[in-house]
Amino acid sequence: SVAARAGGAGTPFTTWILQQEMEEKIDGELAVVLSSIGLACKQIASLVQRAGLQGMTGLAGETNVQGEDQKKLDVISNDVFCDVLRQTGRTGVIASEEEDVPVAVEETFGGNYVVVFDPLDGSSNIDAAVSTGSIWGIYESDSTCIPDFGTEDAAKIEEKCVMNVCQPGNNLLCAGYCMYSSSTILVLTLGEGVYGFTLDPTVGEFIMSHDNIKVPESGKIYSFNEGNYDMWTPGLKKYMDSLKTGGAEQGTKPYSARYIGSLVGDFHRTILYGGIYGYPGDSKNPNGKLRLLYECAPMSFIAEQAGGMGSTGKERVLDVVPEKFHQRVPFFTGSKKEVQYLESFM
Ligand code: AHM
Ligand code: MG
Repeated sequence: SVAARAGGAGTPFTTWILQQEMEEKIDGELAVVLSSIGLACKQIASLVQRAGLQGMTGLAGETNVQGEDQKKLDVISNDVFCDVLRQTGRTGVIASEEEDVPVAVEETFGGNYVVVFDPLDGSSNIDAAVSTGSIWGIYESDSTCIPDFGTEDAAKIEEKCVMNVCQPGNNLLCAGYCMYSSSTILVLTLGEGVYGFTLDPTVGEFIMSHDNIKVPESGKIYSFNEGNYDMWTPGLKKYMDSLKTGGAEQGTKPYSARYIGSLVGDFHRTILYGGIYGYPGDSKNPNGKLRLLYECAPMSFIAEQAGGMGSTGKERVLDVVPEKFHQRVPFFTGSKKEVQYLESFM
């Protein structure tokens, strides 16, 4: 079945990118950005696999702007992503979970894409060799926010970068993630379906393994950190209780709980098997934990392209216009019927 159909299962990622360019779904500049992200993911996959052998586990000794302890691999993965994106010469602004503010790239000579990313999400799992992942989203530069290094000072450039990055998910051109697990799998959308590529370590290339992923309409698996139950709203508690007696189909078998604590892993399982992933707001953190720009918006774009949903519980995540770079939102995603059922309790 390998190479059964041009562009289908068996197609190498690099060939697929060229096909997308030939079909004018992306331009040559974006093709370069995408292949550089593929390279970053391969480098991070290799680092994650050897982390326990090369002293890369544990803390880096720094705290990021959001007050989180950075792991050594968080910092290294961030450098990998930043380096490959700078080298393309096609990104105008790069913005990472691990950086305080979005950064303008001076050596850009075309394309000017805005790339937001979480280089290594779920990194609390690294030291136990459990799944982690990278998440990214790509936007076109807002022409009014392109920094001018010739005339503008650092403060002005920073202000423009923040404005350029704070675009609603509706503007995303591409969103993707790479999961570092028993296989390394890269999944992305360009706004026309969702495609998955598995890294073949024998040749070092991502090969299409998931042609046009569709999330099942419903699914009896829920993925929440239920340890926070006491801090949830009464509506959400009622919803959670109802899952244990069959959800929308009361009196049928209870849902199964699955929670890795790694968004990419939990999300990947949810779109393949169906069900719901949620990180709600609670009495301590009204907006939950996950970040809009480089976690919830890209995942919502992928979920919708796979026929599922991404919701704050009250509205479509892709409609939320960010006010701040590291803004958090409550997040529910997965099968359409499951997310709609959750929304009926909010
Ligand atoms: P991180 O960006 O600091 O790695 O945190 C994000 C992770 C997600 O991958 C995961 O869904 C969530 O945090 C788990 O949080 P918790 O440990 O509160 O359940
Ligand atoms: Mg993260």
